[in-house]
Amino acid sequence: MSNDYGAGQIQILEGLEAVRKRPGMYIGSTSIKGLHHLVYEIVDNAVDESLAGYCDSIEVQINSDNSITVIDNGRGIPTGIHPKAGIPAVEVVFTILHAGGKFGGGGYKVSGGLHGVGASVVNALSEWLEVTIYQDGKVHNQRYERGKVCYPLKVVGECDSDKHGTMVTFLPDKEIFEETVYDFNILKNRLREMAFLTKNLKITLRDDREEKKERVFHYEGGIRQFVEYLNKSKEALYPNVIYCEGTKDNVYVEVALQHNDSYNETSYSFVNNINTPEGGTHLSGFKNALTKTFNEYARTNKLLKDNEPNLVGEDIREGLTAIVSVKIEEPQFEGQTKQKLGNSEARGAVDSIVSEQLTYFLEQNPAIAKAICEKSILAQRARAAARKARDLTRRKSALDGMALPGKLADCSDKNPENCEIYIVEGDSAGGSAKTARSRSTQAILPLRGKILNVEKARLDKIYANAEIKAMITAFGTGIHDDFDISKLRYHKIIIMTDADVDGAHISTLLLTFLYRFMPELIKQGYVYLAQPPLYKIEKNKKVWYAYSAEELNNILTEIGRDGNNKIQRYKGLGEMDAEQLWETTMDPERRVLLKVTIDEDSSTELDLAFTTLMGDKVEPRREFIEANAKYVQNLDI
Ligand code: TTJ
Repeated sequence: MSNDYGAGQIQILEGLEAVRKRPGMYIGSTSIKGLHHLVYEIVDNAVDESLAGYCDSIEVQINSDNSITVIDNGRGIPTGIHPKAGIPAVEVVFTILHAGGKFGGGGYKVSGGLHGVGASVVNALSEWLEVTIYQDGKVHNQRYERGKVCYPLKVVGECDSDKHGTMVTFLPDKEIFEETVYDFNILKNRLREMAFLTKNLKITLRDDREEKKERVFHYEGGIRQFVEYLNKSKEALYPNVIYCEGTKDNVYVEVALQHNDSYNETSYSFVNNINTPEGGTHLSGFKNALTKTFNEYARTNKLLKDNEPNLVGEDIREGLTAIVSVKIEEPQFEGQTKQKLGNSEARGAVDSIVSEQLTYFLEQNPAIAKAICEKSILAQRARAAARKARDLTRRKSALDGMALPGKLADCSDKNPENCEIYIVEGDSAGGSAKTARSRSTQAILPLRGKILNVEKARLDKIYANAEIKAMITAFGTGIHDDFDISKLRYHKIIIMTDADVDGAHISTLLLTFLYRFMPELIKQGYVYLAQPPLYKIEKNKKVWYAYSAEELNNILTEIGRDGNNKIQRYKGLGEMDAEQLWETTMDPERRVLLKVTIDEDSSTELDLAFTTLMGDKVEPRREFIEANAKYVQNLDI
């Protein structure tokens, strides 16, 4: 502890104590998410140095004790005395709340996002943190414990005079975090995204725990390569990624786009490298430019006839993969979750840069322009057909009264909050479920055969599919543009499939449909997966159920492994009678349900997971399944 323990320092300690008292206020949560957030807070500082043009390499290391080391080759945090605080600037960075971007001024700061709270918060929430700075031939170092300074900044050695940079190591505090083990994949995905968004920055991630691993992310093409990456499991419509770049009104704009032969749009927007899942002015500027430019091109080149209506944005964005990335000095975030960009100058900047450069690109590349226009015109026709199909369904249901699907065994309670619907694979399991259910609150919808893969179908085909139509009418919400969550008839939508590979496949198809066409249902927590047991164990007329191999082991250990156990392995729901199905999977008092959630932090990866699993290309799918084997293993014991 330093000697001059003045009023200033007491203030500092009070500030960091507040962070320790209410960590959620500063990093969102103390779950695994908050734990990883600490790394991003530190890395963001190094990325800022890279955006300022002084750093081209960042190394992130998970050490064997689950501490994290971040090293950059920037200028090094200033070590001189901070004029106002009277202590070294680096100490200010780590001990004063919100001292983040106060140095140097100007420049784009990554740390402007939702929880861009800075290094002092990480320090406050770490058992210990050490910073080492290489600057002007000297090595400076300081250590903190739970935010408190252990000793004044000191010179601990010498280094080459041209070596420079910052190294920070911290151990998240076990008193604060529910979970303190880092997940390589979570860090990998975010760091990969960071590298895509900061072209020429090399980011290395190393894992020094049991299974040593290293990944290097370095993209000279930046977001162009991001688009290639997102399109890797799809067939691109044309080989080039279209790229626009420029600065206007102090907004630096980068847009990369490429169409593929699918029917879904995959657009992501970023502000200062922070994902904006709700979009905002930059995204609307992009959409406006795209719609305007393509309509102009299609009219001028007679691809759209005079009597044909304009393409709408959605037509042009069918099968589009795009990244819109802007850098702004003072981003304003709006909306309930503060994830939507509000700066109006961003709209104009993106609109004019994209309009101008895209128009030029289309003139230079008429074959590509034609391919996109033709696809858009097909999308336009499909949209008209889909509308007809939908209106027809609507008119029919108006004639037939409520016209719920014939296969649906509805529940009698009409209050959606009390009601649940089981989507059940196969008629026989559907039959058992109908017998087993609690009629007042549980509805059963059996689905037959394969579910349509919505990754490979246009809207009109989706509307025409019987199983999908049954789900839409049963839920009551409509889909896509018509979607209205207030009409939802059940507050639990429970997918119940066999606990084998086929069952997992059907679950994935159903989740893909919900994710693409009714994402709000998932976001608001209405979607669940039922967990039928894998084993039934009988001994001396007593019965146990095990939901995993591990649980089976535990039960066997408890009741003794002798010849008197009869173990039954359930292959499908159909092997259970109604009573067993009720006891194990449907009784609200005893069942296990998994709630399906979307992690906004890694939404780019989630989209990729769906397109890779459901897409046409075999090789990316095989790689994905191998890479994620440990997560899907238990679906297929
Ligand atoms: C600020 O302006 C003057 C020169 O140094 C600039 C600066 O602070 N650079 C900087 C900070 N580079 N790297 C960091 C940094 C790196 C890590 C890993 C962690 C933190 C908190 C800061």
